Amino acid sequence: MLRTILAVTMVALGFGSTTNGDAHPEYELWYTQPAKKWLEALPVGNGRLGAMVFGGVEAERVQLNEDTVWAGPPVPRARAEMVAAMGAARKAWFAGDYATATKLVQGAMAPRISPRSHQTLGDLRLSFELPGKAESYRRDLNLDTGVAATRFSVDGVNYRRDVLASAVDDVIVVRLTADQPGKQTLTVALDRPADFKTIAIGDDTLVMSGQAQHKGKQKGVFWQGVLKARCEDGKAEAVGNRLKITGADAVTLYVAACTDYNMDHPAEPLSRDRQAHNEATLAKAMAKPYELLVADHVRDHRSLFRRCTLDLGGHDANARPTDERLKAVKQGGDDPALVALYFQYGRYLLMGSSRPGCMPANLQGLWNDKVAAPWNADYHVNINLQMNYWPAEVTNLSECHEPLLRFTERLAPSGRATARTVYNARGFVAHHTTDAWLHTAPFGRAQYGMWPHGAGWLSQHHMERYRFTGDAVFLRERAYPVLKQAALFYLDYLTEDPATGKLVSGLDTSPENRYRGADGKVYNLSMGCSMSQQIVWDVLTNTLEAAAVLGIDDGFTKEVEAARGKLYEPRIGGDGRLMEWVKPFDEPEPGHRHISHLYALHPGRQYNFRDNPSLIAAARKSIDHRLSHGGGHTGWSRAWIINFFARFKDGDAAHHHTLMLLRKSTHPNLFDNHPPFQIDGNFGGTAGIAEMLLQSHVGDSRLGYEVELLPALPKAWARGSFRGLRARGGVVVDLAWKDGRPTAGTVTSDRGGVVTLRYGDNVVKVETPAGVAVEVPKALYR
Ligand code: FUC
Repeated sequence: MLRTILAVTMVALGFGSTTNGDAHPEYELWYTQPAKKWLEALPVGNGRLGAMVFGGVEAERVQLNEDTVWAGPPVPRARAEMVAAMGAARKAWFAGDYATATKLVQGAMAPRISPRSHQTLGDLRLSFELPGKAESYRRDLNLDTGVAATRFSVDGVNYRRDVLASAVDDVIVVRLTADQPGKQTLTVALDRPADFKTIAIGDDTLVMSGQAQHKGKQKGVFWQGVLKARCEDGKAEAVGNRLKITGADAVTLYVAACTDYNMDHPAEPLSRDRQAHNEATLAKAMAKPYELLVADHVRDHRSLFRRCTLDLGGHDANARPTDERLKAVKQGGDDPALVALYFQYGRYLLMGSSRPGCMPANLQGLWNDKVAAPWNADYHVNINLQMNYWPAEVTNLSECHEPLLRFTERLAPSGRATARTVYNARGFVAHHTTDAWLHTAPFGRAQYGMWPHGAGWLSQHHMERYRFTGDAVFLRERAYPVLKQAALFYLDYLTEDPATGKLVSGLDTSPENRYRGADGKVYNLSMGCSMSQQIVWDVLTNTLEAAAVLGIDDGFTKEVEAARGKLYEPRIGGDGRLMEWVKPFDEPEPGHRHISHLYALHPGRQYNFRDNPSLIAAARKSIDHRLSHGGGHTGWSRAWIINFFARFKDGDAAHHHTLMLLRKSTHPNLFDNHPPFQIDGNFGGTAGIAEMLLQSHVGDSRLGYEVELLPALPKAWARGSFRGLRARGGVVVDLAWKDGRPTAGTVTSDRGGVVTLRYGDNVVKVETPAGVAVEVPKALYR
């Protein structure tokens, strides 16, 4: 009898209605078969914990992650030999002896560090006893609720399994239900590809633990994951290191995990009692009724997710499984609703891998099934980490930006030590990559490692956070100190080109690219690479802008201003292209994936139509050249290209490259493909789509920004709308359009004041009270 009442209650609740009450098919990734491969599984995440859900029927795999499971240190050592080597190498390079310059610099770099990686936490494996074959199978991920569900029926019984990662309760939860009682019979196991031990405690608990390491070396954090099962009716018991559950009506599995990683001082592990921490987290989560835990999770999730909507039409396609839609696009089709889904997926992934207090989203966000991930799933700061955060402010997820900003601040002490030791410079520096251990020294091969602009580029994010939010306290207490440190480094590091007297960066690289010298040999290192000069310009300009807002005018700002005035500016070559290096070198790889010399166009804002149209035209030629030689072959590179074309205000080209991102670089679960997976393409793609619809990079913090509506709207999106995109100056824009022109819209300014709006060649100024939506004047677009 009790069982019958329970089953009826479940039906009355709508059998999952707590999560899917108001269904939004436009927010669903869905499939009619389980995932065979990891790149078909569906991600959930709460910023710190993540899971990949396969949706298997008899055998379910939920692959688990925690964002601080890292092997290592030690870290590469900053070597003081570089100070003398760099001086001599610069002289050699200016004299045309590139070989000697390279030898000197390479000789002073630290050796490459041996593999250590962010690692998988492990796998939750469920083996079910079912009386027959599954029918009516469907698995989906609802981006609006943050719940992955698997549904099917066997022998007339309807089964449903939900997986979510709650940020409120800091647990991953798996809920197994059916519409008839007593149908849950399964075993529960926790395992991992390497270096773990799982034990059962009592009848309902599994504990898996170990130390992250690589082949017995690079010993890193101690980690622990704890699973507790709660059965409704039925029986649970431990069998060896597994749990056996028999005849339950419903089962809820709760997973908590943590490590001894110390966010503030990575070299000193926390003395945290991991078992106690996990037990306490589980006790709190399990004290809540499941429905309440889900309701809290959905409320929290939606408070971020629902801030921004995008409708590009074509909704009928939502009735088809996601993998079939992707296939149709790969075969040459278009699917605007899939593009809108991809856009929202990028926001979802950022929410899932980057919440305040967590590690920043790494090369795979935090979803990683390996103990040695591609590029160690680390923090490459020569574009990849920054690209992860391009959508943060504009798509209204400013909180999700926080882990990156904090990471930069955590990196600063190491960066200061490296600046001092390696360059005898003030300020802070970071080279091409870093990881959980916050190393900043140049290491490995000069081709990729001799690139000292990681910190400079990262500091842009502090300024952008201020530009979007107008948070003056943040500017004074966090952004300015970071910008000042980045600028100080450049004041000491830049050197005069003896031929021109201009200040140049170097020796460094145009990231990972190479050129042919007059001797026919291939080199990487150069003075005055265009990207370096542009990043330096950006840092010095941002510093001066921040100082002006804060009313700071001192010896330091004067020095910065003088340096900026002397900065060598990249030039246009004889063929009309923006030059990547100071000389028109022959390029062995003209389709190279990094398009570094266009930094000033995007993500910088030095080149724009108002201030320097001739440089925009040259940049366009450069990118056309790259593309005609096979450029854009990695997902992140393609995503960057979308952003470039949005800045060129060429909506059709941006749209073409958006489709190419889906066609060439997207997996069935919509993860970005840089064989195998790198999440930056997802984030860069989302940012690119936003950039097509709204831009605000012209202007500054004191004079205000021009908010441009539909700067790069493609013909293919003739009709649509968005809500909740954010512009610099603290402005939220809602807009609808038809036949390629706005039809209605509002702007809401956080602090009130005059907002300048542009549409095409028309500009209007709108007076806005703080927090009140004001209609976009029709005169702007009529
Ligand atoms: C950069 C890129 C590679 C890869 C790596 C993680 O160095 O050149 O393509 O994305 O980062």
